[in-house]
Amino acid sequence: MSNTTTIKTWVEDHVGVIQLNRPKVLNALNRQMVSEILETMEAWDRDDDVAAMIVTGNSKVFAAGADIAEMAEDDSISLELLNQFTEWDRLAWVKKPIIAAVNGYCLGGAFELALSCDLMVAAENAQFGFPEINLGVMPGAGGTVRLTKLMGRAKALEWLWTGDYMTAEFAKENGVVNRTVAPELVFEEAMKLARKIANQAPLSVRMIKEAVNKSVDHSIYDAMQFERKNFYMLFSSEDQKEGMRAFVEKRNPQFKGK
Ligand code: CO8
Repeated sequence: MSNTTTIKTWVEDHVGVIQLNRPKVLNALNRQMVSEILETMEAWDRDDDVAAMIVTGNSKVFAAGADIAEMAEDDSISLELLNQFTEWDRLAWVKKPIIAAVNGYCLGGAFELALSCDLMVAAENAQFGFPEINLGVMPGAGGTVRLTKLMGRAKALEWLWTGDYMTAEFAKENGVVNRTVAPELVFEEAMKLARKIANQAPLSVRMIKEAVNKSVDHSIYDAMQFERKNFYMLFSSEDQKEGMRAFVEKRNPQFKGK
């Protein structure tokens, strides 16, 4: 277990867990927290002992958005010079799977963080939303883009314009959330999913993430060319030989990530 001022981190069963830890301000994401999340994810991305990651909050709140107090006095030029969103861009380069485990409020920048993860497990009573409009601003870390891609223009506009909170059930029906469970089971369910993925052939997990992400932003034709190259690439791995031999020999494969 490692503690910084903003997050707690630990590794169990080859799953790296990041717990957002500013409970007094409902885990509001300040810039230090975003930096520490990124530094941890990038370190784990290079660590053979970690095969998947979870980002979670506490039993009451995932996080209530970016730290409003920190940015209240910002202006356009200070934000431009700060260039904080390069860190969010780096998140897209993390190659291992990341699961958001969400209890309670998941708002604003925190919803953007969860949407930047690969999978989401949420409590049945979790609440998602973009209340930025109530502050006279708007999402800045991908919220308008990711929500629109997931649920379409009209629905996304409604949530972004009203600032209302959507239920976990609605989020699941609209492809935002993978699974909803009772609040006390969220972390356990996320761990179950993470452990399952962590036990799969690591290079396949990695190449599948790349190919699926490619399909979001490219034409079917371009994404399929990319998929094909990754498919071919896996045939250079020891795990492909092991996986197929194990099938023929009717035994469980022993994958090494090579
Ligand atoms: N930032 C800073 N402090 C916060 C935040 C926040 N986002 N949310 C809550 N807090 C603080 C409160 O000020 C309060 O502090 P104190 O005890 O010192 O008064 C404490 O946390 C507890 O909060 P409440 O008393 O308000 O708790 P309630 O249970 O009554 O209400 C709510 C919970 C409804 C979640 C309420 O706290 C709320 O509306 N929070 C703000 C939600 C919001 O507007 N989020 C969007 C922020 S803007 C944003 O995310 C822009 C993203 C841009 C890109 C991302 C960059 C990182």
